[in-house]
Amino acid sequence: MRTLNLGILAHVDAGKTSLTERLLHAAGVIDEIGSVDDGSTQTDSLALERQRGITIKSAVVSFAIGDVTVNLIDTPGHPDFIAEVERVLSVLDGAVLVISAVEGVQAQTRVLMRTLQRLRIPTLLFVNKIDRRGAQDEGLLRAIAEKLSPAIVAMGSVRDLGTRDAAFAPSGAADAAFTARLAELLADQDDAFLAAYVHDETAVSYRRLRGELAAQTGRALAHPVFFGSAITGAGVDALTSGIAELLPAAASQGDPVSGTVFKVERGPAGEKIAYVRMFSGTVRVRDRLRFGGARDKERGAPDKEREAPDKEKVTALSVFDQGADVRRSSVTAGQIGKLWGLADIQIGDSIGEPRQSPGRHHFAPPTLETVVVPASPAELGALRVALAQLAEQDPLIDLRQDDLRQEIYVSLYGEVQKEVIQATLAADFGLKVAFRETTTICVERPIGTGAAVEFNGKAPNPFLATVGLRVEPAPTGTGMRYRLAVSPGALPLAFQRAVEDTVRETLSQGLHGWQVTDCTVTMTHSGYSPRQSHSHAVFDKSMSSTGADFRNLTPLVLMNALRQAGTRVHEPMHRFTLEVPADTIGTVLPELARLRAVPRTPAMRGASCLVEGDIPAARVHELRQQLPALTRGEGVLESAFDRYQPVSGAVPVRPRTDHNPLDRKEYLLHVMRRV
Ligand SMILES: Nc1nc2c(ncn2[C@@H]2O[C@H](COP(=O)(O)OP(=O)(O)OP(=O)(O)O)[C@@H](O)[C@H]2O)c(=O)[nH]1
Ligand SMILES: [Mg+2]
Repeated sequence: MRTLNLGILAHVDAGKTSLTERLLHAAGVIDEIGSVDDGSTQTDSLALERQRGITIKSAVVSFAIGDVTVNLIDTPGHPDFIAEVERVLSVLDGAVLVISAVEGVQAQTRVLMRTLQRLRIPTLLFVNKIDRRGAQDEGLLRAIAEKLSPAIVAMGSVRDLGTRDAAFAPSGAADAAFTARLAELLADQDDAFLAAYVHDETAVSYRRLRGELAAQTGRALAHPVFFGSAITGAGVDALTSGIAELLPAAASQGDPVSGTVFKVERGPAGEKIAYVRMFSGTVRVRDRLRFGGARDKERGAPDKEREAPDKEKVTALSVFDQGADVRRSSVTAGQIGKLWGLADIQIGDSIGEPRQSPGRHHFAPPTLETVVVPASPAELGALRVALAQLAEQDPLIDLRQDDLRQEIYVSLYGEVQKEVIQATLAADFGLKVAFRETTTICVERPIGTGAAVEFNGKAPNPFLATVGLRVEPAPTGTGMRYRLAVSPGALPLAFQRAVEDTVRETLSQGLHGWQVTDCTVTMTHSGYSPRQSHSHAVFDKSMSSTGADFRNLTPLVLMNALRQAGTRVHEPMHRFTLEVPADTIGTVLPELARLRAVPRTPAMRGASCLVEGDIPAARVHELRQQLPALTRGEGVLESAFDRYQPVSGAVPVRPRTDHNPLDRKEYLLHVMRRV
């Protein structure tokens, strides 16, 4: 049996969960098709998902198509839950990107497709809801070619579009227009194929065309497009065959043991269950596993916290097979398994041999944050524990503790996520919480170059260390890069690490309290007092440098350099598309101006008016709230994070959560109290 780990991705409400249900039914796994609207589907199994009719967490189900076991991962489409999708991407062999035939290509569809392409994940497109009034086919294909990828081919045609009887007829060898389009697409991407085709068109058999299509789809160069309806079942068989024929199964490899944890949940007794996709090797019950890494690395956590990976025993495991998971004694390369017994495991961890991760984030980071406040101050401790537990299993929850004010910040993608956190805390932990006002997360970028140095043994440096650092601006989107301009051997490795880790930590709060990014930090000077030699008998801390000297001095030097460089605060901007009734545009435009949006020239589309433009992320929620009143409830707003842009006007300052090394005296007092 081959295994295919398949993700279903789309914008919200496109029909992913309904399609999952259909695929399970077509494969004979379930007898009755559940409905999202009744809260009876296999993958929307959380109480909150059933109540709200939306997917919040990714869920795995499996079914067989011929000799292929498909592990299907149904993902949430709401942009507030994008971090769930992010975790899943790293474990996929292929994807089906669903597009609604009625709503068409949305901003979120573009974000997802771009990411699938960047990661070279083989992707089929499924145009859903062809049974609904207003469904499109030809026009939508053009929009897909224009907005998603030109390398597409419709795998058939639709009849009775927009009615309950809508059906999908797959094209075959006899359809000359189809084979011509197929040949044209394939020749575009592959010179060898082009040569063969140009040499003798008739010599290229239909079988070869299909084989080549599978090969190019497998390399994420071509994207076959299927049409259908998750509700009536139209086109689902063709999609099923397409999945088996066109998407590549997992490559199975022998040793070493290596896997990625993409989901963590708690069982009925509170026990932790880790979902792992195995890339190579085999894990057996009672194996002692090494795991850890991903999350700490992402956050730039200090080395000491990630150096020794945990080793714990797998007490039980199950593997996905024909629907749900079943108890087994081992899980092997290519498969998805659930592991019990790993108490310290976190979402995003690697198991066994750490995997090379293809970059940290595939999507824009959350741009909002808020302070979570317990209803009763006495519950602050319990809240901290609860949120930390949620964060272990939920990649959406990123916590920041404010040690000065005893406050807990969570970063957010949006208001819906906030409601979900609130409901989960109430249901699972019995904690009532409120949120402070939601604020935008800005970033700081250096304006110029700054440098500072403090020498070992030279006042006013109270630490046994020499550290010199230079800060320079780097190209947008490159994050922070750390370089050495001193000989690597000049400083013991442990001290070098201490400096680099501290640089990363310190940059989480720049001159105005925001994360400093897109910069290069170079170590220009280093020095230390060596450990006292044997003749002195004992190690004398007052004469020999320790890691703490470097950790304490680095923030002082770095903030000095940063102050010289200067930073500019940038706020997150969204790109938006707004469709409103033409006669309301006169009231909509002034409102956009008030919200600091910058619209481009509106375009007329029949009775409606289309406006595109940029808007600060901070104002999107307000616009969304105003929209129904401004447009008689007809306005449709789509927006997605686009970039960071310098703040105009008053610079927002984020309250510091650490002891401010900008204030030298206060900082030194704090350090002294700590030792
Ligand atoms: N008419 C019609 N309705 C559909 C079809 N597919 C889904 N729906 C309806 O669209 C709504 C959303 O369907 P879901 O399956 O929950 O969509 P989803 O993509 O899983 O949504 P999220 O997971 O919340 O992003 C539900 O009311 C479905 O009944 C379809 O093919 N035709
Ligand atoms: Mg869903």
